[in-house]
Amino acid sequence: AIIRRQSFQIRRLYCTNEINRAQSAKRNRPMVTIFEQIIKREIPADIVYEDEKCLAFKDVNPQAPTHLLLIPKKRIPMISDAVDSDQELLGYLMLIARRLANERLQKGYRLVINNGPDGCQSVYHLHIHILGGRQLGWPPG
Ligand code: TR5
Repeated sequence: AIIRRQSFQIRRLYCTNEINRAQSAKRNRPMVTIFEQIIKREIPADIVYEDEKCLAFKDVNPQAPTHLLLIPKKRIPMISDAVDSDQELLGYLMLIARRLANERLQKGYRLVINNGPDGCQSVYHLHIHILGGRQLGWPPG
């Protein structure tokens, strides 16, 4: 019970940090995001997939045994900024996310897009989280 309580407290602390990060990210939005620097190979990442339209890499702070981020190479800061002409790209990203997830996570997975401060978005380059490898809970925090 003590370990359970402690792990819940750690989780809550971690969540609070994530929320703080998301709330301050919007105010301090950099011109070039960390994900664009990963696309340009200016900073390292554990890249698992790349083609002409998108890139996938391991999340540096994984929330599940498998936690990948799939990003378009085109700069779309957040899903609420997407426009009608992004339809093909967005559909393409979903199919690549499905492929990466199906290859790794036969027992199920979750695809997530956080949007804006209240959605807990901390990096303003559109990304799809691919999460799995454990029983996920619902509702999310
Ligand atoms: O909160 P949102 O939805 O914006 O997700 C951003 C995700 O990017 C978080 O899950 C972070 O853990 C992840 N992240 C942040 C950085 C980073 C990363 N994943 C891989 N590599 C990273 N580098 C090199 N630098 C980061 N700041």
